Amino acid sequence: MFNVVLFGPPGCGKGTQSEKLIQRYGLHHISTGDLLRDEVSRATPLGVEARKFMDNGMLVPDEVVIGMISSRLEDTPDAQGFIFDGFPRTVAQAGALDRLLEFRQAPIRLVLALEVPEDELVRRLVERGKMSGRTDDTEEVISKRTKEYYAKTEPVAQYYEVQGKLQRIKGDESIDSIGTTLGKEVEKFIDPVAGTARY
Ligand code: B4P
Repeated sequence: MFNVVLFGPPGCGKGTQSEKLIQRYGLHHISTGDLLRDEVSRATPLGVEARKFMDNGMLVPDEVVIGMISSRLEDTPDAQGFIFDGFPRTVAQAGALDRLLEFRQAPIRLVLALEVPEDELVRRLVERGKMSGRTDDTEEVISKRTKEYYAKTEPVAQYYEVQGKLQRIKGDESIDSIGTTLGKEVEKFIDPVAGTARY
């Protein structure tokens, strides 16, 4: 089983690039942002609680997000591998993910960190907000999300760097060229033709 994390600040292209990697490598996609938005749109108790944080540009509490990931992993025992998009976002989440994957003897092999200048991130998110109507894509909330990212999420890069798993990728190229670069990193671990692991 091959497990990879797509990492980076809001708007860096995690969702966009995940779509490409899932299609190409048959990985199972887990996006905590999508899972939370689904709970919000169904107005479940979890969604009602999560919305208060999301609309304010804050991270949803660790225990809520870790619980969601845990049940998603249990629901998909036959997956060939997972792409974690937007998770982990705190060091506590990273530790919890390691423990959850220990049961499957399938650790995170690779963390792809997309690096994009801050003004480009804001431009993308404001643009997305106009199309999607996402309530967290306004300049005011984007600024809070960015602060939250540097305070709580950026240390996760260090967590994986010391494990030798982090690859920093320039994320302000075209969508296709970033996709090609990410693909080369993934193919150091899996052979897309034979569908076999190289590790
Ligand atoms: P997410 O849904 O993960 O929001 P995001 O970080 O904005 O998404 P992403 O980075 O994937 O956006 P993308 O680049 O695809 O999270 C939303 C909220 O949920 C969080 O703020 C938090 O409150 C909560 N949450 C989620 N996970 C959590 C966790 N683990 N713990 C606690 N809380 C959590 O898209 C950006 C735009 O850029 C798109 O319009 C795209 O078309 C464009 N774009 C992408 N690549 C481009 C490129 N190369 N060039 C030009 N444009 C590009």
